[in-house]
Amino acid sequence: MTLSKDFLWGGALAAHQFEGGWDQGGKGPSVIDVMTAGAHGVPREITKTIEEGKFYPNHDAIDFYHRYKDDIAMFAEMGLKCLRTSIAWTRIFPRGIEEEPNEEGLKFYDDVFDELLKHGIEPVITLSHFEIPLYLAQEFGGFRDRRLVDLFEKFAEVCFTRYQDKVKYWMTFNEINNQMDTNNPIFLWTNSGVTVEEGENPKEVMYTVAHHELLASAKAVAIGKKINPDLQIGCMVSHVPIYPFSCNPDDIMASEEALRQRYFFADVHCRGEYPTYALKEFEREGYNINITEEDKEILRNGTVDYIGFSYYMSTTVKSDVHNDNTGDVVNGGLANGVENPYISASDWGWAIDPVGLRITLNRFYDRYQLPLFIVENGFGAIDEVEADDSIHDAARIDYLRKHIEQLELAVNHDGVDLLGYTPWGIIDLVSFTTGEMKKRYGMIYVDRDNEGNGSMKRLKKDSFYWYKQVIATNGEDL
Ligand code: BGP
Repeated sequence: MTLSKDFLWGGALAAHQFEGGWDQGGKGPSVIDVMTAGAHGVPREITKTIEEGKFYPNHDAIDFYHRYKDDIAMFAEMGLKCLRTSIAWTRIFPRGIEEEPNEEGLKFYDDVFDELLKHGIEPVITLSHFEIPLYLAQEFGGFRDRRLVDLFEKFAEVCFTRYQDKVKYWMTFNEINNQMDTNNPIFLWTNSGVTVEEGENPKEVMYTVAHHELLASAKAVAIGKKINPDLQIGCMVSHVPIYPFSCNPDDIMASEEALRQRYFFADVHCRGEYPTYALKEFEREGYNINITEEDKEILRNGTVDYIGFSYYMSTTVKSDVHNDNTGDVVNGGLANGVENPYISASDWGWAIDPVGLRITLNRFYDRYQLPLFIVENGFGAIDEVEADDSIHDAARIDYLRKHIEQLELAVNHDGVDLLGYTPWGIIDLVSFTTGEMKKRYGMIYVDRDNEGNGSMKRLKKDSFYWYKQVIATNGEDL
């Protein structure tokens, strides 16, 4: 089994989850800066404004802002070929509406990218990873407002222009499709700066917001290609394959329908037009989404170059089941979601399904025939530090090894065009859904707890040495 010598082995992070320095260097607050830590299983609270005395874990995160040189040196020691992270919109435009970008913010990313490139690590950048300026959420209602399309395009244009010689691979919106789960308010808030008001139809709001984001993404792609045709600009979706519980055709149809919710955003990003099933849904449900002829033209002219996606788990549906607890991760947020008897789950209920990654790669490649990039995959777990500072994270290694085996099969056996693999949280960082530190993904441990205590010391886990060997042998030695 061999992967191309250019295969991008890396790690994935997001600015708000690891940078810290939330109000430094002229940065403004973002929608995630007003979210408190949640307890295990309890969703994070959205305070909508910074409240005195509350703990906001993202404010300091793991303080990469001040420690980036040392952290990047560790990434280099691991042999990373690329690092996927995001640019915090609020470092560049603190309120999202300024005429001129914040030079100090632009300079910070210049310094980070230069440091990465000095070590031969290529930055792979997401423009919007749950970091919309809070001002735009408070004053504009987030992406409900069409004006955000042009504000986002301007932010993208500034980034493409400034970093075009340092960054080739870009993505527009992180996991744009997870806001489909309107039962969980966290997603619309973090993805789009939106809350649903009493009396509104959450799905109709979500589709309106989605339309504006799809336009913003398409305009960003078009301007990026104009600035520099060599830039590769992709989308980023979260994929969860949805299996039928049985060979009962009703279960199969139920899984097909549920999958449309997963594919909807990628369908528009890749094909440049709305899929028929969505247009039918708007008509059937009476949703009033304002899609003009000019909008259609924008979507057609802004299709993506590749598909970045996250893969953590699969889910299963059964046609004759109806759950009331649709926000629950075990049933994938689906009313007809059930547990899959063939696979186990992490402590947070995330199903562990390596073959699901191969299925996902094949389905995406068949559906769109575009290069793919696995930009998130990983295992959130509690790690124990031994007396000698070692950390034996065998379960994480096992999870990653099995997923890499499947991606290699997808490439070598099935012929999928895969650009790279960046496991989530190469260094421990704040968990997105819970706001906790104890749900750890990293191969580098960070001494910090859920309450914000700890020395911030970095330690190498067993997975650090294991992944270093995987990269050094280009995936041969797992
Ligand atoms: C994805 C997000 C990441 C991330 C990851 C793991 O949804 O893109 O930002 O954190 O999931 O989720 P969590 O941290 O909640 O375990």
